[in-house]
Amino acid sequence: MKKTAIVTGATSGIGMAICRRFIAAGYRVVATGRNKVALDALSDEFGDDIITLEFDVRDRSEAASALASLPSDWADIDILVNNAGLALGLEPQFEGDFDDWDAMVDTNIKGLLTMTRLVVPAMIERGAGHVVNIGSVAGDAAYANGSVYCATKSAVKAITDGLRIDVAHTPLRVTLLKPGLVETNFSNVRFHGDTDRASNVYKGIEPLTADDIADAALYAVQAPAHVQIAEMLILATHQANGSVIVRK
Ligand code: NDP
Ligand code: 8X3
Repeated sequence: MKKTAIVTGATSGIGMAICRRFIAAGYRVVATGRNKVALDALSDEFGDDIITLEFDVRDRSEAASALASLPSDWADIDILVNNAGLALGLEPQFEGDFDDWDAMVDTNIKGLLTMTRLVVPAMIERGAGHVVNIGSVAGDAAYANGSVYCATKSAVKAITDGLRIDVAHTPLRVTLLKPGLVETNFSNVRFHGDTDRASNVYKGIEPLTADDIADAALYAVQAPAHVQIAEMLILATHQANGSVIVRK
């Protein structure tokens, strides 16, 4: 029987790449997201190897009902990939937008916690499971104009470390992936659809691709059962940390 992974934010970027990589590697995937068109396209592409669930990770009751709707032979989740997340805005904290802050905190922190709380108890009961959280280099230290996004990713680091402690007496493994610059829809979302501003983020440097991060996720989940990849910081070669990026 194939192992089952659930991936949040599967409708774009890193989440979609993880779905593809995992399916190619012999897993089956529960792909979750808000974009029905993208979810349906994944369903058409992967047939029996995928089930899609449409919900917003900020809505706890929607998330719980969606998970409860899984067919019984898909209910045992082996891997939870908490990927859904976003940055909104890039401005000094004293000019930040309250709605942007709420969306980042509610998605990146509370959405991730909701999914963990809903999925992990059954893993503990079954004595098997792996949680992969997508943090960021942004969680290592604040960078200019990104304080709230950076804070949410610092929270993801603390939450991931805390979960690892809380399940250390079980066979469960907990991994934090911390990518640097990855070219996805991330910057379009951050700049509210300003594509020129978004493309400048990746100018003069070869950024990571979503596939690079999917490779790291696959490596972590395929490690032998006694090996826990606790954390990986994955940067483009000319990026040194959240603030130092050397462009041509
Ligand atoms: P994308 O914008 O391409 O993908 C983000 C995904 O998250 C989309 O599928 C989006 O769905 C989903 N999502 C956002 N909000 C919600 C929500 N409330 N409920 C359900 N799904 C939601 O960006 P990335 O692939 O780059 O981002 C994926 C993760 O990687 C994020 O956590 C991000 O913070 C992190 N990351 C990204 C980096 C980068 O440079 N790109 C670097 C480090 C970390 P929808 O289309 O419906 O909004
Ligand atoms: C995304 C990477 O550096 O744009 O988390 O914040 S960065």
